[in-house]
Amino acid sequence: MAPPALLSSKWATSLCVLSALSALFTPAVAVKEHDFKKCVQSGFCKRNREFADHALGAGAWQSPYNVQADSASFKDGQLQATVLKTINDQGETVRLPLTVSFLESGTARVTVNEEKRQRGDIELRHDSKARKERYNGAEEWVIVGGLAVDKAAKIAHEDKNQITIQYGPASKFEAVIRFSPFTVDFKRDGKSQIKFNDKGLLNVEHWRRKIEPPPEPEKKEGEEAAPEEAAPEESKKDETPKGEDESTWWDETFGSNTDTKPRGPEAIGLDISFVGYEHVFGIPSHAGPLALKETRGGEGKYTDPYRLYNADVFEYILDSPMTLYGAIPFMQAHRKDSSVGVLWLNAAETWVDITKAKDSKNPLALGVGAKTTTTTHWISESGLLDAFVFLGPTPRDLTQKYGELTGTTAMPQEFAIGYHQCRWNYNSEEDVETVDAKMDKAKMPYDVIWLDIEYTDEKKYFTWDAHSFPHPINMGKVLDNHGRKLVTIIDPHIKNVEYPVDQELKAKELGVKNKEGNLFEGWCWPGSSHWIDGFSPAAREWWASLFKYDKFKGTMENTWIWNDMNEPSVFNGPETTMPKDNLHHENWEHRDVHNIYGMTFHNATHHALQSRKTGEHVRPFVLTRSFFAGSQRIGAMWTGDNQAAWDHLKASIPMLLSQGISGFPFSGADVGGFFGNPEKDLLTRWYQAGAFYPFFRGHAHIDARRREPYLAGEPYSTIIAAALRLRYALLPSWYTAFHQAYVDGTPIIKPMFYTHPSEEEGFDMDDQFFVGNTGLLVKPITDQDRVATDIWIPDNELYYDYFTYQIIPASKGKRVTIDAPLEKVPILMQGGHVFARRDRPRRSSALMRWDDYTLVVTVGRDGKTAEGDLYVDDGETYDFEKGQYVHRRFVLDGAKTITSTDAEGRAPKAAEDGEWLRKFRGVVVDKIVVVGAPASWASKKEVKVEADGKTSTAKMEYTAASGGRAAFAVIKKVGASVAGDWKVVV
Ligand code: MIG
Repeated sequence: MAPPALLSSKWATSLCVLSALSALFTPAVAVKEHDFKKCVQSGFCKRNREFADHALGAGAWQSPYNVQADSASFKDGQLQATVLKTINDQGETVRLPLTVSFLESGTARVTVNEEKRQRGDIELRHDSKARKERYNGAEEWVIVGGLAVDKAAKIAHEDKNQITIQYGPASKFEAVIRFSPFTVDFKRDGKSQIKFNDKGLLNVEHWRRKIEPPPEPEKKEGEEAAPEEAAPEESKKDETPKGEDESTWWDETFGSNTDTKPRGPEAIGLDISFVGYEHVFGIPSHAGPLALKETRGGEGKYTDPYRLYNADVFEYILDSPMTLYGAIPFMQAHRKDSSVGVLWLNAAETWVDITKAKDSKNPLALGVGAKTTTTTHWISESGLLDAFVFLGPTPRDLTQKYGELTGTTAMPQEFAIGYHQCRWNYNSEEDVETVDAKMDKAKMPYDVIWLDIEYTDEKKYFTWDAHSFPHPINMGKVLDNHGRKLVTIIDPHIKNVEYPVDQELKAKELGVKNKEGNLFEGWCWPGSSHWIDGFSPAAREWWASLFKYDKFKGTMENTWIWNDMNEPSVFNGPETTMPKDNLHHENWEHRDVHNIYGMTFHNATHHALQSRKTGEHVRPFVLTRSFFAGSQRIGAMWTGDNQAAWDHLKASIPMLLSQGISGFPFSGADVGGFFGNPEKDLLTRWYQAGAFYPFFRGHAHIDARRREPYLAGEPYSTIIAAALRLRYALLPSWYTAFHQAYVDGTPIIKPMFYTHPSEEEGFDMDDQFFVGNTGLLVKPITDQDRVATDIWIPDNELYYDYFTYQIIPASKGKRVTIDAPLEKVPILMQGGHVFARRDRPRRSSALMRWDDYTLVVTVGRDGKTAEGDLYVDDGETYDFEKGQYVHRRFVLDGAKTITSTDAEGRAPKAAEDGEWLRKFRGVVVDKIVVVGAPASWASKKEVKVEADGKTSTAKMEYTAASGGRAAFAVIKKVGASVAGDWKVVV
């Protein structure tokens, strides 16, 4: 496939097609780094770094931001004041309204704006239609709750220098707002945790007039240029802090693109120090370790800040702070037994510098080692300074409070957590149906097959290529016969030709506009294209109309959608995206909203799928490449164009862990690697890892060889089939973990610092994780030829090998070696849990819907207890919101009884059962496997089962411990309803 001939060679290099071709010849091709800005090439980043260097350099630095005397007032949980920024030696100031809100959840919010009156006086530099205010709409897209203010927050102390507010649970939190210079110190139990502007890096580039340079004096032929005259003092006054680099204030060029800046400089910067915290996590997406690195140089450190500017970074490089496709400006700091965090609510291009320093000068720390403080420097190009502060103290508190504000993971349909088979491209209906049949023949379960861009008629979305896909409904029905789904891709660029979708977009003016206010035209897959403006309510309504079954012909109830290229990717745009001076709904500049654009498109698609047909009441599935804080409410993400290489397999795990602790856990990486051709052992290991990604999809580039898992040959195909079945057997537990994420934002796969916040050795670990509440501790193999691995044991529980029941005796802090030949994924079961499986292999999750369950009980170190839960609903509709679900709590107690009770203490009301629940009551627990079964059970052959007011017996087989393998018991044909109360007595 050749790129459109019209692309100039300069930017044609940004097409993944070309770069992939080159990848065939040079295995480790990396992103062309020079296609993307470094801090020094981004005017506002450079200015703010220079500002920091100056402030932190030798000499006395006085932050020019002071709270105006007597301006502070506190009422109803909110502090209002005016911060004055001194802008010149004459003492002139700019007024910056400050609000500090204390929320009922214990979260605090600091907002700094710039006073409008003053800005309104100033004309835009160009004849631009851009809004003359700082963008204040991020909240509308990101925050869905948790804003109620804490009426109990109160002034604890006030004098002419500062004001202290007490707030939060049991009033244990304090915010000390100092006036001169303006700083905020957030304390918990009297100790500083997070400080704003402690280093004096607060920098609000105020709105100003452009001083046009004096016209060049006319030169006469042969005359020497006149010596430069000093500009009159007057004209410089007020505008130019000495020494500041002004060169990019009013326009900025990168490559062949010039960004005109109608409003001039307007960046914001702030230092946020995490006092006594050595580890920081979050701000995905970056291809690097979970624990973020320092960014200002030095051995093993980065030299550039972490960047958040959603971009189509094809063939990204690993271990880098470069931006990727999506951004979540949430950061968490952690030290032994304490987590705190910050949400930086800004949608513009953002850079974050990270440095760490030992506080050596603390004379009170007698005998205690010096603590490390991490200082972060946040720099955004425009918009408000708007930051939420979370004081923990547990990682769980953070994910919960963050979830209250930004929302939690949408409860997915069950199929969405099965296996997805994708490639660029399945080329015809026949191709799709053949793959479908071959998966069955190979006994490889899967739920969804995907169509990439080639299914369309010349990249005109909402159409089908008539030659290869003449009867999509027939194809859909073939898939539906065994409960399978089809996902088709729909991108935000609309082909600029006479076809109804583009005609409507033009006629109704629903596209993103250029700086002149005319429809923006750029290049993407279809050639010349227009972009839907997801910020516009009218555009979203129109978008919804396009997905109606009678409009998007060929789609049906089992068709779902994939949104790609929504950063947005614009082949001929600066850094392969949209010009920053483009305009969106209500004339906000693209610069202000860039990082939210992808979410608006994903959101429009999500809502469109909720209204395809009146009365249809099912949960949509939309995968997105670009995302922002809040995207977790509307679908899943994947990590974009990785490579078929071992280091990319390895890198996927910290990337997904980072998504999880940043509120967007429904995440996956392309299994097999997008670019290139994986060796069979790599493909096999990737399936084993992928079986533990929250989103599990195999995908491949158009130039990659076919690699459907049945093609791998023996022994690989059999091993991959086993990995797929392992995923399917554990679906009930995955679904339960998703439900937990839906309820309170808990990550689905959890890093060690999250589950064991007291164990410092685990804070840097990002290659092993726990799955939900199952106690399953997984460490996928990500190195070639490795046949054993070391798993770090975080506590003194017993652990059992998942497959062999081998006991790992209590060995907190040790690394135990687990055999992992190619056919084995290293998984340990932590003692003390009960988790659910469905052991009968089937072709798809839908076909397992009425199957029996197996419960696995892993007896804890005390030899007698374990507990766990299971959540089940119809896997499809929103009826669970009306109580149509089953949520059980299983408890092994006293080495004697195993009980099942309602996890939420609800009393069953059969009268309220809907159709699904009525039928599900017939689904039973078949087997209970008790690993580490008490020795006292050895002689027992039968157990009593009390259910439904009746007592029956079930057979138990006990196998004694031997050679390091735990004793285990299998209780067979339990026969008790999964949905009801029951008790097994041994
Ligand atoms: O510029 O739709 O990341 O998964 O196969 C490439 C074609 C466009 C990028 C996605 C990739 C997808 C591909 N797309």
